[in-house]
Amino acid sequence: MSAFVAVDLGATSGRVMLGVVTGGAGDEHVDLTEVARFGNGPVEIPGSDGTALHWDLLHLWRGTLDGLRAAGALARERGVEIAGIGIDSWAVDHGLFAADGSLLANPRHHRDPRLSGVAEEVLGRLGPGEHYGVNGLQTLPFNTEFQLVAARHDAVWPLVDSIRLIPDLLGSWLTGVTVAEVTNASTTGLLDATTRQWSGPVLDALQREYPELGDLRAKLADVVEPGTVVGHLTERVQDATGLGAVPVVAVGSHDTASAVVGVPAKDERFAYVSSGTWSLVGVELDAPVLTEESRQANVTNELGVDGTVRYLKNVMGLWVLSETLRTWQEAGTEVTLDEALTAAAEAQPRRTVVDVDAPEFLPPGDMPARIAAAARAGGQPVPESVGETVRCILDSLADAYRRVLHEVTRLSGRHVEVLHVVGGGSQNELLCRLTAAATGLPVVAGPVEGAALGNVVVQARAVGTLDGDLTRLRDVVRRSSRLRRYEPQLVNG
Ligand code: LFR
Repeated sequence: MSAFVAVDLGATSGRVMLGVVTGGAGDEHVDLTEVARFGNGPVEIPGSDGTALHWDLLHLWRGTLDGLRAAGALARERGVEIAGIGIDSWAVDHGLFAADGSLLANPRHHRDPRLSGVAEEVLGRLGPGEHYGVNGLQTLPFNTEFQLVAARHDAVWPLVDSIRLIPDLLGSWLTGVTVAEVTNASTTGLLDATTRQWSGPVLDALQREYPELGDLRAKLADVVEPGTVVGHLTERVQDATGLGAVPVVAVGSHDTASAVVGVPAKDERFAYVSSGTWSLVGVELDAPVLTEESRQANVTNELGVDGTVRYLKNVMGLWVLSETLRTWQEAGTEVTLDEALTAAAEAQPRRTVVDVDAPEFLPPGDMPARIAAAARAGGQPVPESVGETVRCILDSLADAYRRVLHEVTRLSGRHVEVLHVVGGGSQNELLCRLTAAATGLPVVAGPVEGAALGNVVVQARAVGTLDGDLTRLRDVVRRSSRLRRYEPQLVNG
C-alpha cells in the first residue's frame, strides 16, 4: 500500500492530508485522513502605499513542515510507505526572491487594495483582444501580471531574481528545485494557453511598456506539467520532518485544477462548481476558447491536468458569507454558520438578489452594509434580519452560477447533464438545493476534499501506483467519496 501527502492550502485554512491508496486493480480507492490543519488569512500591515495585505508565508511553511511530520507519524503507525508529496494552493500570488535565494518579502494577497485600476491601465496599453487571444485569461484585478506591474516601483523590485507561485515556492524550499507548474502558471497572464509555455510576445510587450520590470522570462522557472517529479526532500527537511528522501510531485498545483481532477464525473457531459472562498464555475475542454465573444464574457481558459482546459469564471463565492459572519461577530452579534443557514432556509426565497460579482464585494469588509447598498441601488428590499441577509447571499450565488453556466456552455458548445459541486461548499445543503433549482440541473455534491483527492491521484499515477486517463482517476475519486444528489425541483416555491 502506498501513501501520498497532499498539502492543500486554501484562503482560510491549510490542510495536510494523508491519502492511502488501497484496493486491487479496478477497485482502487483513496483513504484520506486529515493530519494537520492551520489557519490562514490576509494579514494587514501599514505599507508604503497605504494598507497592504499580505500572506503569512512563514506560518504556512511551518504548518506544512508540521503536517509532513504528522503524516510521517501516521504512515508509520499504519505501516505504509509515503511515496510522494504534492502541494496545491490558491493561484496568482507569489513570492519574490533575490539572487542569493533569500525571500525578499511576504507575498502580497490578491485582495490587496493597491491593485485597483491596474488591470485597466495594463490592458489599455497591451490591447485587451490581442492579449486574450494568447493567454485566454479572464480579467481579474489580481492576475499575477497586474500584481507585477504594481510591484515594479517597490524598493525591493531591482533585487528580484526569481518569481515563484506559492506551491512552486514551497516546493523549492522542500527540494531545492524551482519549477513553474503549468496549471498555476496559467493564472499569471504570462502563459500562452495554446502552447502551454511562457508567452514570448506577452513578456516582451510587458517589458516594452514597463521597462522597470526588466527581463521577466529570466525570473520565471521552466514550465512543467502535473505528474512531473520536481525533486526529493532536502536533508534539512528530512531532519525537520522525520521523513526520508520522498519525491515531491508537481500536481495540479492550482487548487482549482486539483479540485477539477477531484470531480467524480463519469463522462465529459458535466459542469462543476469548485466551491470554497471562491466559486469556480465551468466546464472541462480539450482546447481553449479564445474568441472575442469569450473575452467579452470574461470567461477564463485556465489550464488543467492532462492537457485539458478549465473553461470557467470566478464567482465571488462563500467569501461573502464568511465576511458577513465576521462583520457580525466584530459588532458583537455572533452568529454561527449553522444558525445562519437555518435562518436562511426559513426566509422568503429570492426576496433580494444582488450581483455578488460586483467589485465592491472583493476586499475584506462590512458585507451586510455592501449588500444593503446594492439592494437599495437596485430598488430591491434591503435585507434586515440574519435570515434575509444570508438568504440573499445564497440566492445571489445560485443566480450567478446559473448565469455563468449558461455562458460557458453556450460559448464552448459543451452539452452538460449534471453539475458537480466539490469543496467545502458542497456541504452547504441549502446552497446545493438552490443551485439545482436555479440551474435546472441535478447537483451531485462532494467530495468535500476534492482538491486533496485530485492532488493524491495525480501523484499516485506519477509514481505508478495508479494508471489511466482522467476518467480512470475520477473513478477512483468516486469510489473514495460520499456523494449527495439534489434534483432540480423548486425550493419553497
Ligand atoms: C480558489 C482560487 C481561484 C483563484 C483564486 C485566487 O482557491 O485558486 O481559482 O482565482 O483562488 O487565487
